[in-house]
Amino acid sequence: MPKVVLFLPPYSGEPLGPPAGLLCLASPLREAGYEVRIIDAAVVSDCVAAVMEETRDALCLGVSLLTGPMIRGAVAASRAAKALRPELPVVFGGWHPSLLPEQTLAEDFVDIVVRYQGELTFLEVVRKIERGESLAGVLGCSYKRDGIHHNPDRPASRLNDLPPPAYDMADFDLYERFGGGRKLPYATSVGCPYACNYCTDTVFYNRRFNALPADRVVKEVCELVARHGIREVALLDSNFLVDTRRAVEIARGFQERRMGFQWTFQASTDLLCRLSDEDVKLLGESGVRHIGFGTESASEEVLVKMNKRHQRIDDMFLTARKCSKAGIRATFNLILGYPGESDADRGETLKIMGEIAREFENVTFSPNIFTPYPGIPIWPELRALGVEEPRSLEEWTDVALGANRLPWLQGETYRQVKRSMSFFMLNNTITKGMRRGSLPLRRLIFLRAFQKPLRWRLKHQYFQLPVELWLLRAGKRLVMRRSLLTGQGLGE
Ligand code: B12
Ligand code: SF4
Repeated sequence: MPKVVLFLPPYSGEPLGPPAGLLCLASPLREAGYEVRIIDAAVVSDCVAAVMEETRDALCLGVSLLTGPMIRGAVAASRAAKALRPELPVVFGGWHPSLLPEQTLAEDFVDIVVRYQGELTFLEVVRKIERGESLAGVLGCSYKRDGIHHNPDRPASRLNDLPPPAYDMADFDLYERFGGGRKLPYATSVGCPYACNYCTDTVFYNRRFNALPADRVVKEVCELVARHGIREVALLDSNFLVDTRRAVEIARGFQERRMGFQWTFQASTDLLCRLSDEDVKLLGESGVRHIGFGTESASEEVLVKMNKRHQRIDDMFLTARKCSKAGIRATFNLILGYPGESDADRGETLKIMGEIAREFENVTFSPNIFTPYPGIPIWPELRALGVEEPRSLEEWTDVALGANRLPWLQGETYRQVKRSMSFFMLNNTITKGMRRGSLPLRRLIFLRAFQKPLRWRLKHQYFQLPVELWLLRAGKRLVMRRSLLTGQGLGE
């Protein structure tokens, strides 16, 4: 059987579980008679050596990558495989190559880019490679042959027409050993109908919500939970609540099966607010432990600039309240430094989020400096404002969450934003620690000493001479960023 090797490069933080995207690609390939090997750097100690070993006799190498640090590993493994076998076709797919196929193909170690949804395109590409045929006419792929060619897009397949991901290939024991817990990442839908102009989803899925029916989700998830002893299901959907009726049906299905697993997802607050308190209670009772919300800003002006009118300030409070009543934890993501955001806008965001932090113990925050990912609709404005767009695949490695590439956020302004974020997180830590009694007494006493000056700072937006932060830096770090999928802290 001809062998196809799929590679997921290293990423920071704990493993999320087996890579759903690669398991989706593996299914149709195996149905068509190919042998598939998946190398997930999250659970392989020397992933470059593993790629070199597995590609010795492979038909091709497929590499999946997101923008940012994952590019480093993708480049290292592809170069090593090509050094060993220069004729080996290397196919890049996933978010980054889909958004920038031309630039990705400019690298000599990339031969083909599969754009957007990969199941059918990759199978067709692999078949052509096996037969030594040209890729001309294969919808959804870009390739090199006397120059770079981009075939037309492939119309998206309905998720329900695709085979289930090959979860039987996943070694859940191994992920548990590597610290990822017994987690099942599972996509019940892709796409989101909104068009926030900093979000890649609108470009990748063209604002089309494409979902599995509730009964298929309930059946597949519950079977996987039973077979693999799963304790937590992390839904990968961009906005799980787009079809609220479907979401409630899924929750009811999980609850009726009483399998005892917890689940998490991300959604927008307007949709959560459309659910009745009873429905949110049902979510909690069915095992929902955490929901991530892209709240982003509490300044009306900035939300308009983000084309995020569906995000209302009232809904942030209502969401926190509804989740709290249902025993669900929530993470609110914040984007600071958005183009056009004034000091007053930022102050408004921190003030309102501070109020939410004080009122709702179940809410944590993940504040981030705005990161300009490739292909997002706001690029023309960013260019005009002097943001430099990386000119090669490798230059995008530095476009990591938390890295600041914004010309309007430099020097003292930047330091002030970073400090305000830290003070804001410190405020959360103290408030929550006091309510829950979750912190060791000595640490709590230490932190409480900062409480009064901190409240004063937040009220007056004064972040100079951050003595408290200097002292804290000598001790335990504050958790700044959290995964919107699971709520767990992300590495710096
Ligand atoms: C899960 C996830 C992760 C996981 C992935 C782990 C894993 N085991 O897979 C982890 C935790 C690593 C992660 C990290 C990050 N993520 Co993330 N993540 C997601 C999320 C929520 C789901 C992805 C997913 O699994 N979807 C389901 C599967 C079925 O789809 P898929 O992976 O896209 O795969 C399909 C196609 O892309 C394609 N395909 C994928 N790979 C390949 C490879 C080949 C060879 C081929 C042919 C095709 C192909 O075929 C697949 C089937 O159709 C998406 C948002 C979303 N809703 O998709 C964001 C998303 C992908 N992440 C994003 C970002 C920004 C990040 C971070 C940079 C930010 C952060 N939070 O720190 C980091 C970067 C990594 C790092 N820190 O080093 C952005 C991507 C932007 C970009 N330009 O790359 C997204 C789109 C969120 C968003 N809307 O902004 N993420
Ligand atoms: S609501 Fe979320 S997923 Fe949808 S377009 Fe906006 S940021 Fe992207």
